[in-house]
Amino acid sequence: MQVVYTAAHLAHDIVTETFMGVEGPANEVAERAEIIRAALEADGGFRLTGPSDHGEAPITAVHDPGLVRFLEVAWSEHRAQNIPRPFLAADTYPNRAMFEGMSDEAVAALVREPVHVGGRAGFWGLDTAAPLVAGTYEAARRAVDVALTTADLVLGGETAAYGLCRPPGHHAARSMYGGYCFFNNAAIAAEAITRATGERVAILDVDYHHGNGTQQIFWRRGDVRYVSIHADPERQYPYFLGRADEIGEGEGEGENHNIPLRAGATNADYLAATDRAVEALGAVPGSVVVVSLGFDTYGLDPIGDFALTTEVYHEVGRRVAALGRRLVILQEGGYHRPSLGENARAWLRGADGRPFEPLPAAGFGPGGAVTG
Ligand code: SP5
Ligand code: ZN
Repeated sequence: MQVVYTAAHLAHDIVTETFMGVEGPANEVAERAEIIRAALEADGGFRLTGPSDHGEAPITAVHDPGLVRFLEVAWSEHRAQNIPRPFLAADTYPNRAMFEGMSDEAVAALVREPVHVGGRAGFWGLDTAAPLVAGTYEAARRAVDVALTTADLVLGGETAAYGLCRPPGHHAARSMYGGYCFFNNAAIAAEAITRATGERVAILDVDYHHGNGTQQIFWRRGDVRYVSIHADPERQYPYFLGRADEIGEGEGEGENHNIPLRAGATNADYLAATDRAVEALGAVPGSVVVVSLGFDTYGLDPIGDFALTTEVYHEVGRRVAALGRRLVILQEGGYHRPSLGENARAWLRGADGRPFEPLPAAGFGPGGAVTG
């Protein structure tokens, strides 16, 4: 299988994040992508290739140009406004209750993006735990190129290809970044595929978190089906979307499928959910499925609460590939560094129709540092 990767992600150099007002070590770090790359190289069954520049048009096909412009200047504004912080995080968000009683027209006319970067980050952002640093925009642009190059490989005849996107994308909505995500790599790829082929496209999201951004972007769309297995938002980020009764509206009614799972979900629970998801994907025509692939479903993930083991990823990859659709597989989350390489190998080998043998000497030292 071909793997699209670029070292450009290293510019999104995240060290700390805040969770509920307290700073701690970052989860979405550069080492994640390097560990997966090293494991796939060690496997021998994967071929690395770089992304090609696809420009801004495929991004503004799903995102507000205002979001793109904000992300482009956010760090230089942060510096220019002398905010003494290692990363940009919002000060204030436009909570919908701030405008209660105002008409939609009044809000549209009177509420706007401010000058202060702590307000601008609130205007465009979802949460306080998505650090933005000097190299974020460049890395996020290249992650989109990784996704689009992966789609090109599949449209060019590959049965499946994997894009090692970093930063991830599925929490980014049309006009919003958040959840470690800046541009929605999977949504941008899905939109490009439906435009190129005229076919319907389905997206399978197996990250631990609900892909609120992808759901939002395609909510009213009849040509893009979104199917997601994730932690119940009652107890987990993104809290306000991801419930089973969110089915889409208008042309998109019935095209959005959310499968929330309980804390402690096991391999058996996950495979049952996978079968439901695969059935929903197979129920609509189209030759391509975009997969938002996360490993934060792993039992030891620091921010997840499922109980999955490495073996189940091979079986999920196998069952998704058994659909007979071509797969554009794009990396989202997964934060337990020692297991990331093996879990990616297991999933992708399953999707590739190959057996999975653990590589015990995969070259990871204590704490998951790459030693080889
Ligand atoms: C792409 C992706 O996986 N984004 C995840 C965004 C999650 N944001 C919330 C992180 C909360 C971290 N909670 C730490 C709890 C420690 N007990
Ligand atoms: Zn996640």
